[in-house]
Amino acid sequence: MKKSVFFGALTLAGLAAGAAAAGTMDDVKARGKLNCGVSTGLVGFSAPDANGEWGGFDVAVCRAVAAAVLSDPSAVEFVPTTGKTRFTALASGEIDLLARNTTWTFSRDVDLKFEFVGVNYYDGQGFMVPKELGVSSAKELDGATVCIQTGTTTELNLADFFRANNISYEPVPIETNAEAQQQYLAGACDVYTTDASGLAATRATFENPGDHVILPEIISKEPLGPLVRHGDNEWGDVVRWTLNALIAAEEYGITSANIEELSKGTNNPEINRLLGTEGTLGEMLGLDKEWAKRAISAGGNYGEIFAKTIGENTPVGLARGLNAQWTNGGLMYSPPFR
Ligand SMILES: N[C@@H](CCC(=O)N[C@@H](CS)C(=O)NCC(=O)O)C(=O)O
Repeated sequence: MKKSVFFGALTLAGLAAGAAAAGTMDDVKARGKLNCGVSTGLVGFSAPDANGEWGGFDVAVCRAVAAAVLSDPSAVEFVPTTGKTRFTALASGEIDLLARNTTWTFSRDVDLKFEFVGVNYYDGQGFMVPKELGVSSAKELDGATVCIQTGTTTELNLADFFRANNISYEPVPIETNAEAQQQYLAGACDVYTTDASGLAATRATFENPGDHVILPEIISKEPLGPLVRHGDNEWGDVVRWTLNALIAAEEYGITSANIEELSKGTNNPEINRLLGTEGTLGEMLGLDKEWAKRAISAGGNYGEIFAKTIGENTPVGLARGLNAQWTNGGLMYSPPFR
């Protein structure tokens, strides 16, 4: 008797926790909009254009998820977040998903209780200085003033790097990339340090980008990726496999140009499962057959998104490097669609 009361209480507690955490997909469907956390603005990654339309490499993840779940890549409410506010926005339920230059770390997973669904950009932390300083290595920065965004891994890595090299620095704390840019250009700090992709994006907006150098040292690993709350695995699966669909599409040669043709059926079973002409993968996710087709059609495959937003032919000018497909010497590797 005692035992059954005890188990009854446990079950109830379990259900309550489950109910509080689950249901993001239902919420998104009922709302008809995905609340997607992005940065306050980082050229190429997430920024509104002159018409207020958000675009960029991280924004593309939001749009692909909205296309998969809501059949409309524009059904997104973009919520700008800073390094400091992003985690509260996700934990509180203000956003369904965070796609914002955010590094997957142990403590953000285990302690803050977020689930990184994958990596959309393998990065590392770098340093930018005005050319006129004549500095060629980060180890020459003893005594420098450094602009640094609060609430970031950048802040922590910086302290580790200077301590390990027995040199000192004076932090100039800033909240947003726009503020960093302004302070750095005004000479309020000698150095700007952040993810190397962020440095390239920031430098691309300068009037004279050539007056600034990015130093050779990359002092950390910054695997950047989208994240959701712990405890809602169904929603985590939807976001994870949407990201994987974009990556796999590039591997299998599915592009914006040929997706209509390929989705009539091919002799490659994996393409067929991905695009919904074979199997029931969509149903397993609680979606329809064409979820991945819509996600890929929203902005193209991973490689197309990369090329359009931050690639070598854009002002940001990033090479694929570690972000090439595994078949091309990089780390982009989607698990099988089976
Ligand atoms: N990846 C690091 C740094 C993220 C970060 O905040 N980066 C800056 C500079 S690249 C940024 O995205 N700023 C955009 C903004 O201020 O809205 C982290 O997750 O802590």
